[in-house]
Amino acid sequence: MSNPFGTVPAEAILDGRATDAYFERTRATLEHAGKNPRVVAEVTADQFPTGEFEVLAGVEDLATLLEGRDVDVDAIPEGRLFDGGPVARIEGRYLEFAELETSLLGFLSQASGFATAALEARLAAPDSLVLSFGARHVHPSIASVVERSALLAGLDGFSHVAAGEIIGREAGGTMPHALLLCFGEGEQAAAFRAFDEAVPEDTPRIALCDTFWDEKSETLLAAETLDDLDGVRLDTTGSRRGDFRHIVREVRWELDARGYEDVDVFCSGGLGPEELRELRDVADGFGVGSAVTAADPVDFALDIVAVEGEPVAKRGKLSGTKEVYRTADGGHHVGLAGRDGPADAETLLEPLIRDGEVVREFDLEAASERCLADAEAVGFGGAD
Ligand code: PCP
Repeated sequence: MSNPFGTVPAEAILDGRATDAYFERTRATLEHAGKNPRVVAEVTADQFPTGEFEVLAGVEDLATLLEGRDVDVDAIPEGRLFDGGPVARIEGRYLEFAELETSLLGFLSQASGFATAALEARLAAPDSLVLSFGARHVHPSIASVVERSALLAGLDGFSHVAAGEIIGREAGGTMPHALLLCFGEGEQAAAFRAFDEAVPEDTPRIALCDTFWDEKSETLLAAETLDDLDGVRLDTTGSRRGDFRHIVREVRWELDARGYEDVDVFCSGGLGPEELRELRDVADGFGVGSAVTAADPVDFALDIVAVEGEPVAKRGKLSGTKEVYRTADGGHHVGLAGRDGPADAETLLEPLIRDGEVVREFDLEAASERCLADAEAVGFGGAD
């Protein structure tokens, strides 16, 4: 039972078997021809800035993948935003990393897609509690990638227990409809009471209030049942939703009218940045799932841009080793390395691996701070 779900094991990723077959054929051909040139290869989504920034994530996995190979690697720090030009650069003999391209791009593409979508959700409701609830939409083996990307982009927490063990942060959440259904209609108070008695003291008392009756009735029942009720969650199903903002305001009104001003109202169920903007002034927090997990992967490619010190590139790509810059006004610029960059600019690529050794430390909290600061610097998401 070493791999009952048929997922690709870590060893296959590290040793390069988690690759597209054409890289194996490339190795065979180059070895047959006695060729293994020194190259510079860059990971790039767009060649030139497009005006659309994205968040870089997956850099620690990139380091783990390339550690021990005879290469030097530079990369933009995790959490920073980019818009065109390389996010990472590998220098070394091509066959040191040829087969790793498939996994390398997968690590960066998917995590960066999740993180960019999570940042959109974060900035749509900057003052609200926003939790990642989407692990159920992805293969369980990558739930930790979703949750880590969500935290990187500044979400306040996540629901997946095993991901929490990997990340080193405790998972959170409320209660599912299944709990209420097991108690049955008319027994919601019994379910809320049993939950209150069963879960640890420090678990927030947040009652799910949309299972059998309307949101107002179940909310008031929860407030009357639990002295220490922290909040209610409304996950009103789409077919019944009508005007969700009105429902939330009505629930808030009825709570306040009875002196339950301290009871928060949380919302979930198919919510994305647009809904968060619509609800953020009337709800206290949100659970977002598919808004993060359905993100398109960032379309990174790895391209050779120099061979034996000479600039070269396929059609459509820019030859030569590049540098990317962030100017004081939040601009992103791409230029040739070794040439003068824009005035008042910092370079974004930093050493990640030297002679096969990882030379950078990873800290999720620091990366998250970097992400939010950079989002502000570049005006990610625009004014709203
Ligand atoms: C919540 C919601 C979604 C999950 C969480 C978030 O589930 O209904 O399914 O993902 P989304 O943003 O993609 O919708 P619960 O209310 O806990 O679901 P259940 O009915 O299974 O209890």
